[in-house]
Amino acid sequence: MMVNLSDIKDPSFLNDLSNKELEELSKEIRTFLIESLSKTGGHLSSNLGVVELTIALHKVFDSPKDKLIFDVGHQAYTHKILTGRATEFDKLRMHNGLSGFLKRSESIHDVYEAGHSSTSIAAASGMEFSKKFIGNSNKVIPIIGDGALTGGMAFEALNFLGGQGDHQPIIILNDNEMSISENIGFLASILNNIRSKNTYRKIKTKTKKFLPKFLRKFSTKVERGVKGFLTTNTIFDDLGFSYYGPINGHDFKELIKYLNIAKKSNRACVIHVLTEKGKGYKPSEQDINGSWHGVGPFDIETGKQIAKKEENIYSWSEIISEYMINYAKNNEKFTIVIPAMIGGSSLFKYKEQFPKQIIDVGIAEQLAVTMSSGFAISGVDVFTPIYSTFLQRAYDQVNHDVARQNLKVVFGIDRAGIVGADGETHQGLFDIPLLRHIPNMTIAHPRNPEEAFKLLNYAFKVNKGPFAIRYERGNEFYDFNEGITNETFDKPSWEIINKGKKAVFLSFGSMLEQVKEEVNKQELDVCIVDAKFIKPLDKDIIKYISNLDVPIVIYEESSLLGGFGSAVLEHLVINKLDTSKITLMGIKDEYIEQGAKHLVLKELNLDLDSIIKKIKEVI
Ligand SMILES: Cc1ncc(C[n+]2csc(CCOP(=O)(O)OP(=O)(O)O)c2C)c(N)n1
Repeated sequence: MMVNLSDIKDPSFLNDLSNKELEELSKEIRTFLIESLSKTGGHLSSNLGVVELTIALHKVFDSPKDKLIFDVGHQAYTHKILTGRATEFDKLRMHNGLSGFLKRSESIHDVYEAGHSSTSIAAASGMEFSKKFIGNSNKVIPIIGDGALTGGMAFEALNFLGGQGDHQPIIILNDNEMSISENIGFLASILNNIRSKNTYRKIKTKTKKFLPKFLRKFSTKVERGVKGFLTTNTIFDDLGFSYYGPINGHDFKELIKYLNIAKKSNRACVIHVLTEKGKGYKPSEQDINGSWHGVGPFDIETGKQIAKKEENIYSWSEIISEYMINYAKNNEKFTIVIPAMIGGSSLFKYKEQFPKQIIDVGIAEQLAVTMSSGFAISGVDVFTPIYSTFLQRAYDQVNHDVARQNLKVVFGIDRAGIVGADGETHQGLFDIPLLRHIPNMTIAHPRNPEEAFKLLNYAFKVNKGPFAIRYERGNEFYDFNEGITNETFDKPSWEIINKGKKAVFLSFGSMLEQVKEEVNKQELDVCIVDAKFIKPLDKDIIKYISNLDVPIVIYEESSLLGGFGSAVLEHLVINKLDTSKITLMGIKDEYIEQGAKHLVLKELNLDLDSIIKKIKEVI
C-alpha cells in the first residue's frame, strides 16, 4: 500500500506523488469507498466518479486558501479522505458521525456548506467579489455536476459572472451524463453535442500556437474571435467564459494540465470534465436509473441491498405513487410534474405505465410549481411531489402563482419531518410555517395510508384550490389487494380517535397511531384528536377540547415557530379561549442534525416515550 488512507492529515502529500502514484491512490480510495459504503450506505456512485478529479484538484490547488466549493456536497467523500477524515467513515451519515455533505465544523477544507443543489457558482461569485475587500488572490473553484447545472440559480450565476473580466472563478463542470437519474433538458443535449465534438480543445491549442506573438498577448477578445472561425463556440464561450474541454476526468495527465492552465488564466473559466458515475464497481457503473446514487448497506459480491423488503410494507412515497397510478388509470387529464426526484419519490413504476403523464423538469422546483399552475389553469389535474426541504426553493411560486390564483395544484410534500441520515439540510421541518399563512391553501397530513387516499380524493374531487399533502420518510403497512378507497371527506374536519377525559393529545401523522396504542395499553384516560387537516383548523373540535377544561398536548414533528401549535394558540387567543392548559411539543428554534429518526426524536424529547411521559406529567 502506497499510503495508508487513515494516516492522511491534509492534501499536501499529493505534491510529491507522480501520476502513476496518483493512479494507485485512486484505486485505494475506490476500494475504501466501496467497502466502507457497503456497511454504512451513502452516495456511492457520485463519489466513485470523482476520485481522480478530486485528487487532481487538491494537487493543483492549495486548499483551504484556494476555495473548493462542491455543489450539493454529496460527492465530496474523496475530499474528506484527503483532508484527514478517512477514519470517520464508519459513522458516515450517522447520529453524531461524519456528515454526508460538506460541513464547516468538520474541517477547514470545507469552505462552504450546501445540501441543496446549484448554489456553488453563486457562492463563488460572492467569494470572488469579496477579494476586492479582503485583498487576496486565491482561486475560487466551484465544482458542479451536469445535474446541478440544470438548477436556475446556477444559470443566474453563470449569466452574472460571464465576462466579468477581473474575476476569475474556475468552474469545474463534472459531467457524468446523469443527475440522480437521467439528466433532462436541452442543456443535456448541448453537453452531449460538445462531447461529440471533442476535437474542440485541440484545434484551439493549435490555433494559439500559430498566432503571431503580438496577437497572443491580447488573449481574451482575439482568442475568442479566432476560435469563432475554426470551431463552434460552446454555450460557455458565449456566456463569456474561457472553455476548456471536454477533458477525461479519469486521466491525471490531462486533468492536471488543464487545471494548471486555468489556474494561470486571467479569465473566468469553465473546465468541462467527463467522468463516469459509479466508476470502479460494476453494479453502479451499469446503473441507468440512479439506484446507486444513494444506497443503503449492500453486499459487495452480489450488489444486493442488505435491507430486505417485507411483504406489504411500503414507503410513504410508494403508497402515494400507487394512488397516482390508480388516479391516472381513471383520469386522462392528469399529470405529475416533478423536479428531479422520480427515484426518491418512487415514481419509476408510475412512469413506466404513464410515460406521457409525468414530467421531470430537472432540479428546478420553481419551474415545477409555476408549470403546475399552468396545467391547473388549463383544467388538467396536476400532482406536484416535492421534498419538504426542496419546496423551500419555490415558496413564492406556491404563494404567488398557485395560491393567489386559487389554482387546483395538489402538492405532495414528501420527506415531511425528520429525515435521518441526510441531516440538517434535508429535514422537512419548515413547510408548515411556510405554507400555513398562504391564503386559499389547504394542508393535510395522514396518519395511515387509508387516510392518505381519502385526503387525496378530497384534494382532487372536492377541494377547488391548492392542496398540500404531507407524508413522512418511513414505512407503513398496506395490502393493495384491498384496492384504493373512493371515500373522501365532505369538509376539512378533524377526528376524535380515542375518547378520554383527563387530557387531550392533539396531533397528526403516523405518531398518532403509536400514541393511541400506548395510551390504550397503559389505560390512560386521554382524548386523542387526529388533526388530519393542519389548515384549515377544525374550530368545532377546538371548542370541544377547550371546553373539556383539561391539559392539551399539541405535538408536531415540525418547527414550532409558526407551526400547527401556533395556529391553534392563535385561534384560542383570538376567540378568547383558555390557553393556560396548552403544552406544545415540536422542534425548537434550531437546525436538527443527522441521525436515525428514532435517535434524533429521542434526543429532542419528541419520541413516543417522551410523549407518554409528557401526557402523564400534565394529567
Ligand atoms: C434543490 C435541490 N433539489 C434536489 C436535490 C436532490 N439532489 C441531490 S444530488 C442531485 C443530482 C445531482 O446531479 P449532478 O449534479 O449531476 O451530480 P452527480 O450526483 O451526478 O455527480 C439531486 C437532484 C437537491 N440536493 N437540491
